[in-house]
This record gives sequence, C-alpha cells and structure tokens, in this order.
Amino acid sequence: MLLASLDPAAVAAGHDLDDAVRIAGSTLSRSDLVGAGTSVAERVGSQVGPRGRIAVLATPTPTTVLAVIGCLIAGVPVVPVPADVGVAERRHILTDSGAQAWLGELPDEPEGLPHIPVRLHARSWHRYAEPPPESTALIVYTSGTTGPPKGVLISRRAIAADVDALAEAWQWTSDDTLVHGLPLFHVHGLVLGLLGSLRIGNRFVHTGKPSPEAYAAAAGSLYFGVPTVWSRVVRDPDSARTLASARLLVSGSAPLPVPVFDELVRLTGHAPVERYGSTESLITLSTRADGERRAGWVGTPVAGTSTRLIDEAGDEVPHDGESIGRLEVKGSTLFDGYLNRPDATADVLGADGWYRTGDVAVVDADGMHRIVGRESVDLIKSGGYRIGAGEIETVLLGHPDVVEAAVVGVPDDDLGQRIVAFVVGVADPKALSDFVAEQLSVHKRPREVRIVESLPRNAMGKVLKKELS
Ligand code: MLC
Ligand code: AMP
Repeated sequence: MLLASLDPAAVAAGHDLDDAVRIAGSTLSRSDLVGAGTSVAERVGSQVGPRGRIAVLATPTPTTVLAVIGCLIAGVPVVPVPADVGVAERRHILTDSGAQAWLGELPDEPEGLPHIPVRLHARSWHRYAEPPPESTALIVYTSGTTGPPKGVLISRRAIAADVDALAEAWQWTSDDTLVHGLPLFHVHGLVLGLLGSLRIGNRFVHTGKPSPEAYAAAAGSLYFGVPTVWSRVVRDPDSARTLASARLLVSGSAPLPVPVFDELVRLTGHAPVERYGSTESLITLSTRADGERRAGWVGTPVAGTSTRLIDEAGDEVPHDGESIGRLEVKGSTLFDGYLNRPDATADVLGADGWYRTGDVAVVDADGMHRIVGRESVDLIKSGGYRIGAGEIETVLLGHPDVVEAAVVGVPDDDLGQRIVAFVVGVADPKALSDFVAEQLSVHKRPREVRIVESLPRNAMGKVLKKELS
C-alpha cells in the first residue's frame, strides 16, 4: 500500500510508533494517524463521491496531515492549496480542479464550497481497500511561463516509485528521523517529506519555519531543505555545527550554490546530497548516500528513471561533461498530464513517454548530471518556489495604476532568484507588491518593484528581458 507504515493490520498488531509525526506542537502516533485518518476518509467518502476532489488548505498542522491521509485512504484526490494563497489564485485552483469541498482548515473566503472538518480526536477502524496504483493521489498546481498555474495529476504509483527509488539512493529507512520545515503544498515537503515518511515508516518532524535554529533543535538523522534554507544554515555556524550528528543532508528544488555546499562540508562534515526533479516528474536525479557528492552536480537517474540530452535538431548530445542539451526524463515517476489541459500536456509529454523538463543540462561520462539553467527566463525559482513571470505580469496589468509590466528573476544570494517587477505607470511599489501577494500568493510577491519610463523592446515590440536586471 502507498502509506505502508499505516497498514491498519500491522498497527493493530503492535507496529505502532508513538511519535510518527511531530508538527505544530503536536505529536501523532501511527495509530492516531490510522484512526483519525480513517475517520476523515469516512466523512470524505460520504460527502463527495469516488469521482470527487477535495481542497486542503495546506498549512503545516496536524489537520493538514490527517486531511491528506484521509483522502489517500478514501482514494479521493487531494488538491493542496498554498497556505499563503491569495484571492485570484485560490479561485483559479478551485474552479479548475472542480474541488467539491474544503477539508480541514478553512480559508478567509471559502468561495461557496462546503466544509468538512477534521476532528483530531475522532477514530474509525473501518478497513478500506487500497485504491488502484494508477489512480490520482494529488493535483498539485504549478506555474508555467504564462497563464495561471496548471494542475499536475500525480498518481499513487508515481509517488510510491519515487519514494522507493530515493530510499534506495539515500539508504533511507524506518530508523531515520526526517526533519524539514517546507510547505506541505508542493512536492518537496508533501510528497517526499510527509508521504515519504509515512511510506518508509520513519519519524517525521516538521519544524514550522525552516530556520537554522529549528533544524538544529530537531535532532534528526535526515534533513531536507531548499538551497535558501541551507544558505541560511551556513550563515548560522552554531546551528550548522549541530547538524554534524545527522546522517544525511539533502538539498533540492533549485541549484545549491557551490560556496554553500563547501560551507556545509566545513561546518557539518557532511557533503550534501543534491537531487533534482519537478512537480511533473517528481525526483529523477540524485547523488547517493554511498556515492560521490560533487558540488554543483545533481547525480545520476534514480532507479526506474532514464534521461537524455537533446540538441536543437532533436539529436542526442554526447555525455562529455561539457555539451549542453535539453534534459528529458522518462520513467515510473512521471505525472499523468495537466488537468483540463491536453494542449499543455502534449507540449511537454511525448507519446513515447519522454517528459521535456524545460531545463538545460550537461552529463559526464559517468552519467553525472549538472543543471545549467532553464530554457525560459520566464520561469523563476525564488526560495525554491516555481513562479511564472507571466502570471505576475497579468496581475500587475490588472492594477489601475499600471500601464506596462515586465517581471524577471534577478540573482539573489538568499533566494537564488529574487522577483523584480519593472512597471510603467504612476504607482506605489509597496502597494503593487502587496497587490500581487493578495491576488496570487505571498511567496509570489515581487521583492522589488521598479517604476520606469519605458520597457526595452525589440522591433517586434517584445520586451527584452535580458536588458532588465
Ligand atoms: C511580507 N510578508 C507579507 C508581505 N510581505 N505577507 C503578506 N503580504 C505581504 N505583502 C511576510 C510573510 O507573511 C512572512 O511572514 C514573511 O513576510 C516572509 O515571507 P516569505 O516570503 O515566506 O519568507 P522567506 O523568508 O522569503 O521564505 C524563504 C523560505 C521559503 C525558504 C522559507 O521560500 C520556502 O519555504 N521555500 C520552499 C519552497 C518549496 O518547498 N519548493 C519546493 C517546490 S517542489 P511570517 O511572519 O509568516 O514569517 C520542487 C520539486 C523539487 O521544486 O525538486 O523539490
Ligand atoms: P517545481 O515544479 O516547483 O518542482 O520546479 C521544478 C524545477 O526546479 C526544475 O525544472 C528545475 O528548474 C528546478 N530544480 C529542481 N531541483 C533542482 C536542482 N537540484 N538544481 C537545479 N534546479 C532544480
């Protein structure tokens, strides 16, 4: 079963764990997770049919954990909604996904959907049949270069395959204590961190904010972080040194700067494992617990995954460590398409099963991969969040004070890339940043808004983004 450690028969037979999940000051045992999760499953099953979809406002709380577990037991797809979501993005996610109810926490504005509460102390011991592996577990909304976010259909099979492949690469076992403080509405924190732990059966600790002090205090063996988290950790040497007692530090979701890698080695004695992936493919490349960890490189394909590098003409690029090509991946961890968007799905997922990642990479003779960058400047990674320049531009253009807008990702020591909006108009920069936070989500707000006279354009009228920085 997908959440193997929550097998009700095994838990009833004594395979319990008192502190399976620690989150927001609460500790939940495996039997809490099974009993309360099954009670959620019953309520979800009685209120939405088997073809239903459920929205979960994914705050880092026991409520969210039980909501997700309950839906996975009932076989009802979960639509995680960002905890800091704004008005327009929330409306889009609800409409596009067709979610029939909110489960767990309610947002300020439920948009007319009914509410199914999660009762932390309710228990049910009903036994559900395991839903089919090909069924959709999650619909995770993620940004493209233009337009609103698309719903990525992630199957149970893909999650199981990815967690098992990573367990093999990282020697991840039930003896681990996995720690992170990442959001529960994206693959990194939700699929790898929470669902991974419930499949492997290790202890899971969510730190709330992923601060260096909280990571140090959690006394884990296995730590997950985005590069922003690791660069903050190395700027706090005392906290960093405490992580020497861990087994494995894992970085992903964005490029880990080489100086941060080197500082982690110096302060913790651990070379971090770097791994690469996406919402669409889950994690497909990683260095290994028992292999070379090379700063700036993201390793080899995980079990069950293949990759290829393609040039402009569609030919394969040599694996010489220097030749750059478009990265494509194939295997059991891939998504099943974008919800309601066969056009967008066909653009990236070939009939032959290869997924065009949009990243450019090199591969060396040993099969080690290095991500060189992205094909499009309009997909920004800020703090490990994927943000489309186009969605922010659309929102800014909807503000009455804005005449023209162009959004770029500018290199940033802390966030990797910082969102900067160039705006033509008579506007207050802070008000525009807040407007984006209110409409899209707080993490998508421009960190800087520069009011300019005009935007640089080519003869065709297209904005020359390379000239903006
Ligand atoms: C500021 N704030 C505002 C605001 N301006 N709030 C409302 N409106 C405004 N205009 C406040 C916020 O409320 C918050 O307050 C504070 O500013 C900081 O906000 P932030 O932007 O969230 O903090 P920051 O320090 O920049 O966050 C860094 C970070 C975060 C690393 C914690 O970026 C993060 O969690 N990143 C992880 C992203 C991730 O998991 N990506 C994985 C994608 S999956 P307060 O009080 O709440 O602090 C993937 C696949 C793979 O990529 O390979 O893994
Ligand atoms: P998301 O859909 O949010 O998971 O974002 C996926 C994108 O994050 C990938 O296409 C890459 O551009 C980027 N990414 C993820 N992991 C890494 C990594 N280790 N190094 C560089 N880029 C990464």
